[in-house]
Amino acid sequence: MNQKYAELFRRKMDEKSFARLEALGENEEALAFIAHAIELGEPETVFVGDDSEETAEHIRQMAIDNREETPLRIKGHTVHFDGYYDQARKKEVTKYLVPAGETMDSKLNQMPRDEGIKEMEDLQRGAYRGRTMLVRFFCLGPADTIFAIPCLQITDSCYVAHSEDLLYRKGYEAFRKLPKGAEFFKYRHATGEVDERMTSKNYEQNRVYMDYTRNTVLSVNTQYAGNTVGLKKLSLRLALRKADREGWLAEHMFIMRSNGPNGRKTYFAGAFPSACGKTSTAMIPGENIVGDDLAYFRVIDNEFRAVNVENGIFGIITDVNAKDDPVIWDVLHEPGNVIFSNILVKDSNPYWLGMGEDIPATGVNYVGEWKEGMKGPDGRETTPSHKNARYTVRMSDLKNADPDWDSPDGLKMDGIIYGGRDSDTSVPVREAYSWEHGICTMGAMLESETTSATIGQEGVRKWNVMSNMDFLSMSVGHYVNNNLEFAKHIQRPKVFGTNYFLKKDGKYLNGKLDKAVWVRWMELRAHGDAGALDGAYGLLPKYEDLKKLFLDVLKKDYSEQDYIDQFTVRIPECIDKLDRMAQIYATVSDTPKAMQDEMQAQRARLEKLRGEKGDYVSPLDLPEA
Ligand code: SPV
Ligand code: MN
Repeated sequence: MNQKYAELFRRKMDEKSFARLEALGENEEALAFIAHAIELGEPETVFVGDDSEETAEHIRQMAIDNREETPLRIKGHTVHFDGYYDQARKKEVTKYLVPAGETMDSKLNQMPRDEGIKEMEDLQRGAYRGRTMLVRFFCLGPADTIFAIPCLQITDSCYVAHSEDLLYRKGYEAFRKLPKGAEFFKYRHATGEVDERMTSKNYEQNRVYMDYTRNTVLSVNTQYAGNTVGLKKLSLRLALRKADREGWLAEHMFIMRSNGPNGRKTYFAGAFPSACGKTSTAMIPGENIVGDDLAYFRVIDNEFRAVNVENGIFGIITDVNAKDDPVIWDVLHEPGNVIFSNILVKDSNPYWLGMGEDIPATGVNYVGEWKEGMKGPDGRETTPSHKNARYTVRMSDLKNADPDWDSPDGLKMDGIIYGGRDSDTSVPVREAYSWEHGICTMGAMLESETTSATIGQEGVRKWNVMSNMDFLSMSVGHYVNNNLEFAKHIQRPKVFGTNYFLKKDGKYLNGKLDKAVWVRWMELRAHGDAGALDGAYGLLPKYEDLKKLFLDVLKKDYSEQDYIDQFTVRIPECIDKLDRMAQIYATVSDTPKAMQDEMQAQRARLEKLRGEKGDYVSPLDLPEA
């Protein structure tokens, strides 16, 4: 290590931490990044972690000692609060830093790199004073595999580092072995000034800047994990670009295993915008979870393979209850390493919306000392727990984790699911005619209808390409094209579209657990074990197959009337959707030709069916595929 770094590091850290940096060898990029963070942030001390349980436990204890987390009644459980205004990712302040001479798609939030770096350095200067700066090494995907991306996280938040210990694979040993010049991602986060509750105070000065030409993300004045945990959404934006350079895909998807007939294991990856049933699909009772949020796809030995990028779950806790989510419920009620965030605490017990139990009328929550009926600092109604309150747990604590979830070669994917949300357009499940049809009309046309729970107007459809819209670091057209081109020369998984939220007379047409049947139908279709009908915008299930599945999977009778209500092809609404998409894609400068072709062909098929059978076509009147 060069003398300059050695002197600086020795002044700030103990022997153990110093030895860990020394053992990295001549990784100039890493050492320079760490040295700069020290010079800029001026921490009191620096702690460098390794992959040991001792490091993880030390960090967890520090989070408690500095009051970023508070222990709860059950052993190993803690609660963390984010500030009142810091409860979700903030898109307006999340920007790409574009160097002079480079251009980025005009739809992406961006600013000149020089300006962004200067602003960030001004905000982070001295931000670590009186605090410990943490240096941690993790890995995206399984370490020592083709999927792996080593990561270096610098933060002054023990909550952030503790979360990463649960959510990501260890990466220190892998980092030590990195060949000279090997690529890695790096993050520098500063909590900024805190209030008496230890939450970031200067929320108007929250910034998340992606210095994407240096594989670096910088963030300040925030604690919410989506803005601070470098390996989650910050890394996804960098990974999309790396994948683009290298010819693979980084997706905002869960991975699950469906258990078919005779012990057959069938793997699906699924992209669902929030409130479209993502986690509940990944956690269907009787199936197995591989991951709930991020997936990398690669072709290996001519197979379409995927890994869970993460090692744990940062899941929405709202509506998690004993009946619908028995596995998560158990993890949240047994001793173990669990972080709750932004729930209600009363007598050291956690409570949240939709838990299916009485919730106390007073306690401590995201507002502070809370009581029912209280208004927030902005005058808005408050709730006992925040709607986006979460739990953070390890994959290995889930009883339904697929034993192969961590496989170094990834898992071969049999199907890709795009899950939207609308009350009046798409059938609960349908299969694409081809990869291209699926990518263009299901993935690239994915929409989610706002609910009364989300801010703003109810029933507004929000377009969200592959559920990856918030994380695109290239133009929409380029990203869609990468999906179209990926794995072109091998057998690609079947593509499916789901919609769990169809309504009739204001009431949902499906029960919460019906998705278990849709998944088993996709499982059969993935292997050619069920027939289908041609619904003009995809292949639809046949009544007799669903009737049998409802009985097998849910022990429920499935009536023909339910089938007709759910699987009627609603042509005017399907055409409206094509119209909305035509308008949207007219503003995308590099829409792939396949997209136009697929939309046109879909319109022609729907118009033809309408000419033959009218606006609303019962599935019983559809031809066999
Ligand atoms: C999401 O919003 O998609 C999440 C949580 O998974 S966050 O960490 O905020 O991205
Ligand atoms: Mn997500």
